[in-house]
Amino acid sequence: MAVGIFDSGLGGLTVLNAAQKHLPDVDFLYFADSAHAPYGVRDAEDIYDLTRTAVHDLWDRGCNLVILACNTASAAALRRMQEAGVPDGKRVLGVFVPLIEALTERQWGDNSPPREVEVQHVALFATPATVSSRAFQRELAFRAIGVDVEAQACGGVVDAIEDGDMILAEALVRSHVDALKRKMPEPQAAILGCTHYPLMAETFQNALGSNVKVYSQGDLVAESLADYLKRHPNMLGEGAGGFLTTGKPSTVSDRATQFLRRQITFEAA
Ligand code: DGN
Repeated sequence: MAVGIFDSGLGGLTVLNAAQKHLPDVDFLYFADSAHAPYGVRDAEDIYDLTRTAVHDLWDRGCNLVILACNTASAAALRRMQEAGVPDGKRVLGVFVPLIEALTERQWGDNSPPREVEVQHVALFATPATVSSRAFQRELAFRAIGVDVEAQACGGVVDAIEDGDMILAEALVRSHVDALKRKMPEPQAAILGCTHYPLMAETFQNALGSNVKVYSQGDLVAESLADYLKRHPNMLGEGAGGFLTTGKPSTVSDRATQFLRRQITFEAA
């Protein structure tokens, strides 16, 4: 009874971790497209093709529901895949909507017209591909009016985290926050719109100041998933959980074990 979780690489493990904490009885089949990561610097067409292939693979393996844990894939491929048509009994969901629902204080699946919300100045931190897609702003506009979003593409941060160079990652986060503040001196809220940034949440919070509410993905996505599965138990699917990668399993396993600080063993996809 596995739910599929897709990411370009290891960042989605932050979403998996939160999902396992909130749903201890559910199995998850995690798919890392490590051979093609990082997605953040690829063009939209490429990201769409790669994401579509991986999601179909997870559906074919018995997952009825696949979560695109990758913001870059959610930005470039989710709406397009949904609009192209999803096979009967299958579903693909992304990671932006739970964040936007939290930001706009909406219940899951509330599709009422956009309305004014309390927060007016929002900083978005994400990969270059997510920022240039404007997918976050598009999804937000379906739910809220009058919100000013300033986006900052955080080049280098994903690579520094994946290389384990947290000193460089912290320095980069601080410089991206400075750059954002030059464009929007007083954001009220900040969205960490990349799988890797929850690992830097404290650095973002310190650089932004304590009066800025920082929205991090893991728990919000997991809570929304738990709520969804309660109402759609048939989406639990078939088959066992585990870890698949398009990269070299031993290398990806070592990196994942380091990344999550627990033993993780990937198999070839
Ligand atoms: N998983 C990606 C994201 O959330 O945007 C970050 C890694 C990448 O492919 N750049």
